[in-house]
Amino acid sequence: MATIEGRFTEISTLRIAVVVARFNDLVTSKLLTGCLDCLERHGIDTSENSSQLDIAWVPGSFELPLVAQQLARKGSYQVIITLGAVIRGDTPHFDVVVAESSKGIASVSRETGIPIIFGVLTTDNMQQALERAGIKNNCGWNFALQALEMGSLMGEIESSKLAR
Ligand code: INI
Repeated sequence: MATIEGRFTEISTLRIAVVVARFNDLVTSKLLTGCLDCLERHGIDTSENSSQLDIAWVPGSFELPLVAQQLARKGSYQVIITLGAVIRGDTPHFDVVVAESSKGIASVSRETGIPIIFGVLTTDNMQQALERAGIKNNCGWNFALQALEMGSLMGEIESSKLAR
């Protein structure tokens, strides 16, 4: 019997892409800061000339799935993190943006076999979003941790001897 789980071993060699939405960048830039802080503390090179980390900016959360898909298809990254903030108070099409973003990211992840972390905050107002982007907890940190766990887990699956 094999127990398969992300053990956070050999994560320092992962190649990671982060896709960030500019919409509500007061929030998303803080998510990115938390995300990079976590990656750096776990041994990922987050410097300007890093060969294991790339960051792509998109206009809004609606665009996250397409760019994540293009990056996933390159076959260069073991894990992709998407970061966005959709705030209900700002728009009557909150539900459309959230649905397309979440369904799109899930479907791209399954289609490409690359773990894509859904790092999109969905909140009723800006205060709640900011609380999750550093005022209380910085969810960007958690999204990075989930990415490292999934990168590690996928590596485990590839290398483990599973029951046939
Ligand atoms: N995009 C977001 O990431 N968050 C939002 O709250 C938001 N609102 O409020 O509309 C938003 N809209 C833009 C959308 O993601 C697309 O960029 C736009 O519709 C162009 O396709």
